[in-house]
Amino acid sequence: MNRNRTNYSLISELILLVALGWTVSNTAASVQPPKPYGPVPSERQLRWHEMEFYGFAHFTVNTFTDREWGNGDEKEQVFNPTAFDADQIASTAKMAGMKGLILTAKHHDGFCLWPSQYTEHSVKNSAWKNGKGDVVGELADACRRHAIKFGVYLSPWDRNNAEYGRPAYVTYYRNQLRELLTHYGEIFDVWFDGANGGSGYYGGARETRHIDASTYYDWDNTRRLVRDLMPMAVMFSDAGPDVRWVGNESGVAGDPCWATLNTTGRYPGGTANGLNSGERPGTDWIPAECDVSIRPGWFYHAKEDARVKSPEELVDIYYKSVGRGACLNLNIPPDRRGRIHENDVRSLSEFRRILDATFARNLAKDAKLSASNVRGGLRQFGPANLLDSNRATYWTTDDQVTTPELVLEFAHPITFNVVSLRECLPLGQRIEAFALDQWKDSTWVEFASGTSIGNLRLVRGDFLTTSKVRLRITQAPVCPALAEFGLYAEPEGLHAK
Ligand code: FUL
Ligand code: CA
Repeated sequence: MNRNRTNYSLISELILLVALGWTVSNTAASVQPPKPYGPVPSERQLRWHEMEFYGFAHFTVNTFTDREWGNGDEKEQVFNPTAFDADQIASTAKMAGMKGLILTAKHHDGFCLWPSQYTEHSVKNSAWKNGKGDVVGELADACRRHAIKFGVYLSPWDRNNAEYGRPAYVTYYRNQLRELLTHYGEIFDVWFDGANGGSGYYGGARETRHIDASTYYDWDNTRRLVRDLMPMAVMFSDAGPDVRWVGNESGVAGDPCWATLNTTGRYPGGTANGLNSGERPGTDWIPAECDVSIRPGWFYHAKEDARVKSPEELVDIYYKSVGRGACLNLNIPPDRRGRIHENDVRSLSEFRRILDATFARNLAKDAKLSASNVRGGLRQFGPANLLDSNRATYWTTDDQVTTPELVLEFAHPITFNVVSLRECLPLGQRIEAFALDQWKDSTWVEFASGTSIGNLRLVRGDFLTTSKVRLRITQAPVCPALAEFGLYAEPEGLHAK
């Protein structure tokens, strides 16, 4: 026993010595990783960035009254899905490639999809399951079963509540948040909507109530509550603090789309200025989420069954959202059965097929790489890191080299129409502009250029066939740190025209 232990400790000491020697020789020039530049993402934001694509499920009394905004006076009895199937909803999201699903636990009409103890206006007084049902609980469980994350939308504006506009409502709102964040397991996203149309039922008052959105909700304390109860949940709103609205509901991020924003004077329901493209330099890392519905409306309406976005439209949105460094939150509204309609399922599955076929193979992995500069000449910072499918490893240069080049050389010509770039986010958003060249008729010819990269930049264009590709970083305030590089070919007949 003892002897064995001694041997083990000798071996581990030897390993330690070798490791020490290796470290000393490699950092002889004391080459450190680059210092982070500007605001950087938190751990919870990094996890969110990795999701890239998730879904929204708009579902409430509106589904049954055929409205987009309920007035708050809807009878609880109208909520009555005939075949609610949380597994069908969650598995559809999973099949589409979504990494999570956010449910409208309460929309502006105030009807709660869970049996909240703080109101009678909920599923507990509905016809559905004789008032014994809990949509939030069933969907949260189904998401776990299908290995996707679950998030909640809780509308700050409540057209049913009698206290809306007075301090008591803010307490009510927080009580409901506490219920949602303590009864349903891990919540990845808390979605704060800035919308407020003024008029409503308000417990029978039927009037218009104006609030000052910059002060009424006392967001600082609500945010603190969320942090306490669910530290890894990101909070979405027009103003962050973790994720910002992209400024439109068509799923399109700006170009550029910086992950940084100036937060001074911002609040949910405040200005949309700057949200589409972000602000650089910005005070905080608050990346964009692009929200859009697969149908014209956010809620299900049978009259829109033929207006479901086509797979090609969804793919286009993907390139303009995820492909510009944002996350895509695609709404898939359950119908009156409580299922995702067949037309939506069909579109989603073809969308997924196209993306899977496109990104199945990174053609850049066949290339011989050469970089104009590698930090300290060390392999640790070399271009091979661009092809290891690992966001944490990156190619970077010496501090004074801010506009390096990378050449990819292929033994045989390759054909592609999508280029993918990813920065190393923990080091901040460093690259401000880049250009791409192909080797054509014995010379370099530029075929694309762009600005912000951040989590991901997808450049989608015409098909090119070439034996050499060059990436030039053309503007950066500090040395760039690029984590991944890819060249892909979309299935024939689908590329942007
Ligand atoms: C908006 C709301 O008014 C819409 O009904 C929908 O929920 C959308 C996602 O946000 O502000
Ligand atoms: Ca890498």
